[in-house]
Amino acid sequence: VSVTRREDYAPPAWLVPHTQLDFDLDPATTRVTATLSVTRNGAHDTPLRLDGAGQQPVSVTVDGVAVNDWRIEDDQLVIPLAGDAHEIETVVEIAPERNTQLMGLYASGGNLCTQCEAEGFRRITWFPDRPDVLSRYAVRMTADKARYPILLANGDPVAQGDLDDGRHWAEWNDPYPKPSYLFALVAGDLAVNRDTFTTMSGRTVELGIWVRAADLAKTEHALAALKTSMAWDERAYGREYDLDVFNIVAVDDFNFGAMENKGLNIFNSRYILADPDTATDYDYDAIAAVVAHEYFHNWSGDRITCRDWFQLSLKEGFTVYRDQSFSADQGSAAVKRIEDVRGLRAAQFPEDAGPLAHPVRPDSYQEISNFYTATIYNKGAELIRMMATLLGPVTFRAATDLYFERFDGTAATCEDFVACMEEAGDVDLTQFRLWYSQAGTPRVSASLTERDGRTTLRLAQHVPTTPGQPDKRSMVLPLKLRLFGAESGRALTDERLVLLDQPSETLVFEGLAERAVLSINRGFSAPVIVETDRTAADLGFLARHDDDPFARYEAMQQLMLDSLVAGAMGDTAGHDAVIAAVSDTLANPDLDPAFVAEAVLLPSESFIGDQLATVDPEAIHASREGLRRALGQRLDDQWREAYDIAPEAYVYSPQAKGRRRLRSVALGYIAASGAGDAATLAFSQFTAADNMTDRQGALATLANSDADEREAALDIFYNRYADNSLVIDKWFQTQALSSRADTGAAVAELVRHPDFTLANPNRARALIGAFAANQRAFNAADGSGYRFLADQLIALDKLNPQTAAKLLPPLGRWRRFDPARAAMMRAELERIVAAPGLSKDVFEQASKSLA
Ligand code: HT7
Ligand code: ZN
Repeated sequence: VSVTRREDYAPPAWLVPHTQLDFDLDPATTRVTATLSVTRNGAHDTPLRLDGAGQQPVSVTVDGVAVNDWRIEDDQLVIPLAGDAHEIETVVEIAPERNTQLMGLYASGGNLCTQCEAEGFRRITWFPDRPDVLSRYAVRMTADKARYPILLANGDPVAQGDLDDGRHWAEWNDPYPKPSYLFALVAGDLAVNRDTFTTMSGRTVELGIWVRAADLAKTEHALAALKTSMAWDERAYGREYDLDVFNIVAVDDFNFGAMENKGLNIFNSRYILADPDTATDYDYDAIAAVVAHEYFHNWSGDRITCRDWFQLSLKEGFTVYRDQSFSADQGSAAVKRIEDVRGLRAAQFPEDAGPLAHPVRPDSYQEISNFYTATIYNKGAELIRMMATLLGPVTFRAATDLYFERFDGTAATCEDFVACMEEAGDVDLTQFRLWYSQAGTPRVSASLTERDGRTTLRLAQHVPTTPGQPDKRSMVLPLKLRLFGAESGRALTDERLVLLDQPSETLVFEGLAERAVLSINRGFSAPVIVETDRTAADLGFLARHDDDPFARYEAMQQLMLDSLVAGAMGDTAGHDAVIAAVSDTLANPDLDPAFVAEAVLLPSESFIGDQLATVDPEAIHASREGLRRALGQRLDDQWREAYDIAPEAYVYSPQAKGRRRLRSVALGYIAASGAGDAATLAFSQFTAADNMTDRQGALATLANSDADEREAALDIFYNRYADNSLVIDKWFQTQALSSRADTGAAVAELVRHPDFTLANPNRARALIGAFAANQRAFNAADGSGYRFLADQLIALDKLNPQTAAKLLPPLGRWRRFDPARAAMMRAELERIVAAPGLSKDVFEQASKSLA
């Protein structure tokens, strides 16, 4: 097994100031001629080493002379060079239509496109494929004009022309030095939605979103989001766009969400295409967030890139923080924060508690694509957020200005970023840096006691052990807190920012007029797990009175969680307190419906499982369904009142979104109550809906039920959208997420459906990924879910190792389950590790999961 270690970083031996690429494009055989000007970097006698991926060079030329003293060593082309500057030309042939890994140059929907991050460029041509080798690229493409009328690459278009044989050519030039992972080209039959943006210095930028002609009408939302993002980055960070054109292309086959190639972003079509009939409010929000994220990378990623892949969070954590702040500014910041924390807890916390836990700045990897994780992205964003909290908004902006100015045009490190925060903020972040090097979610215990008129808050922290990190040091935990009077409901203190940087600390409050209730980690100021001794009465109080919306939501979640965990052990005494708090939340006219919808939702079955020493999927399911039923039945009038708000014609606005969300949640509770009319209500919402949010919300409710309307709705939905692959993904996903007892069998049947294919990552994730996230179905006591996932994963690995590896983590949770399930999960992991021809992507995930 080859392991890359952070401590082994050495600067590149050779630099490549200029790169000329010539593509003779054809799906069966594309010929790539690369001309690299190379210069020796410092005094050494190391040969030039260019990364490849098994391809044989057709020819190698040094300074115009064909040479044959090169050799191939560990997938590198090694060329001895005598002087300090040379021009190297290599010619290779590659086969895009046979590229099922979707890395490098590949075919999707009849078009050709590239994906180079992290190490895809080496599948296109020989090159020092590492992020600290920045080069200026000039690209020429030649292709059949009828089949590929549009030829796009990074930077600005330079020239184009026709050839006699029905082929045509185009040249593009990118004036900004960039690493190879940001290279991109697209050749295809595409239509464009064009617009312009005038930058803060008055330059006009030509914007284009390129899709198949039939999808053109679905690009308006993405285009509007792009313009909003461009203006926002000028306002919030002083960052202006720097080329004359900015193009986005949507493709159906994509391993990830999107890619920030300089001037030519390539997107998974699910993050571009939207109209009210086919995309939900969730999709609309995700499109705006991903468009913004990729656009923001132009500065946090492209202008300043990463020195090596261990620094991935430098661009990803910061850019997620930037896109989260952008989205918060477009609607309810409180609801956005709740959604982001929900996401962090669903994906990152389990990762940090399991066998694949790694620091935000990892120390080693076998396969870098396995490190595009919730830890790098979402925990990384939380680190930036904590530094922004410590510095305050004005100083944080000064610190990011300093960072952008100082490191523009370079490949930087996480340390460079933190040093700018320190310098501009005049703070010492020595201990804070542990957030980059220590994995694991810190746990904080907080308890409030009163004696002789003094209120004492005892705080203690514990950072759990994680793989390879048995001993942990205390971290800096910025905890916003406030005390409220238990009787009056008044705030007894101002909000304070406490920096817990010791194993334990005590805070004393003198002269409080009444018994205090603790509101802690307000706004989720630190990404930690807080354990308190607050009673159900205290939590109910905060759920009604806390002035911080996140803390209010959090109190409600904790109240629910305590009741659900007790329920899993057969104790339902906690139901009443939850029902009363939910009732009061629904009745409060001052609350935003979007907030209410979040606040009254029960924690997921997986999150309940995360609280238990041993996950019992059936008991958790029964407990959650029991509380849902009780809430549904006891608050029937209130759910119906929330549901019966006058239907309105579809509009995409924060207010309308909130109302739709609350209606869907209410419908779910009405169905959970067992009400006789629930299926009729859901089915009529399904048929009458003028938008996908309402239609899919109703379909999800029916998909959980035994009602006759279930099959009818699934058939109608399928037939209506048979030619829309993004909506058919929803059809597969909705069934895989069903809470019915027969979901495992249904999913096993669905893999045989003619529309199911492992070759398309969106489809594979919609069915297999969703099923593995369905705690009850996946963890069927007979092990059938584990066997099914392993079978699919082994099959997918042969086509697309990256996507296969991303589906593996649920099997690595075996330590969290009873011995029988754990043994079956381990057996499947062992079967995977032993599979012939296994990729290193899946091997790394599976072997680490067994350890
Ligand atoms: N920076 C991009 C990462 C990415 C990627 C990584 C591995 C394999 C395929 C990929 N496609 C895109 C996406 C982003 O964070 O914006
Ligand atoms: Zn990113």
